[in-house]
Amino acid sequence: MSILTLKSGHLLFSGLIDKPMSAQVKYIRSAVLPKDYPNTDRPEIALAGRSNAGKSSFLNAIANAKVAHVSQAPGKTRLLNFFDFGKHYRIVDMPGYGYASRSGDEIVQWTEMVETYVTTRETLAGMVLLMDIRRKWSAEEEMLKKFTETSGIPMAVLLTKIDKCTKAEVNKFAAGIRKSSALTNVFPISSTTKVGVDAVEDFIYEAWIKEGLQS
Ligand SMILES: Nc1nc2c(ncn2[C@@H]2O[C@H](COP(=O)(O)OP(=O)(O)OP(=O)(O)O)[C@@H](O)[C@H]2O)c(=O)[nH]1
Ligand SMILES: [Mg+2]
Repeated sequence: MSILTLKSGHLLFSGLIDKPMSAQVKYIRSAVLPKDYPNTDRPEIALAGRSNAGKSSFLNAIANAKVAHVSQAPGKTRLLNFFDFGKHYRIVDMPGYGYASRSGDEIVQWTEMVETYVTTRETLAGMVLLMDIRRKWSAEEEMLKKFTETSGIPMAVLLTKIDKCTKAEVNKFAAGIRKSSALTNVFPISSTTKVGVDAVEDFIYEAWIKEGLQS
């Protein structure tokens, strides 16, 4: 089986309804500085977003397991947490921003850690920015978008917790965020009900991972 047929081949030969992204998920390590990042043997996808946006919950939803810590109190994830998805790629659960009791020093450290990762990580294939669908696109989201643009990294936006809204609200909020973010890859999802999660997995794999595997 060539690497080109990895996804379909996986489905065909395993006989399982199993996406590559739902392959074995393994926590690798946490890091702040580049010297502590894992090696660069596979493409990485970064999960970013405000504290409490649902990053760790989304990671658990696509892993089909509780691999990432879901906050009881917001702001608990403070490091870059690296998880291998099968043998071919990796997901990085990043700490959230906007947690009210953070000090100025902590905000500077967060910004440095995220900017360094996004602008220097050669294997970063895409950033997934998560936000509660009921919130507005803010200065922090715009800053992350700028980091990715500067580095030529594609960005997709996940609008989380749609189980808390009516369909009409989902459409209205999503349209507003599409407009203010000026991004096209915007996906409403719920990690609780898993609505929309499959579509995101497919998008990430098709748009960002597959190409990297072929080269
Ligand atoms: N109803 C609902 N709740 C959700 C959903 N996703 C996450 N949550 C809840 O939102 C809270 C925060 O979720 P986390 O996944 O820990 O958020 P996070 O972005 O990782 O937060 P930090 O690690 O603090 O940056 C938890 O109480 C989750 O159970 C969702 O799709 N629907
Ligand atoms: Mg988290």
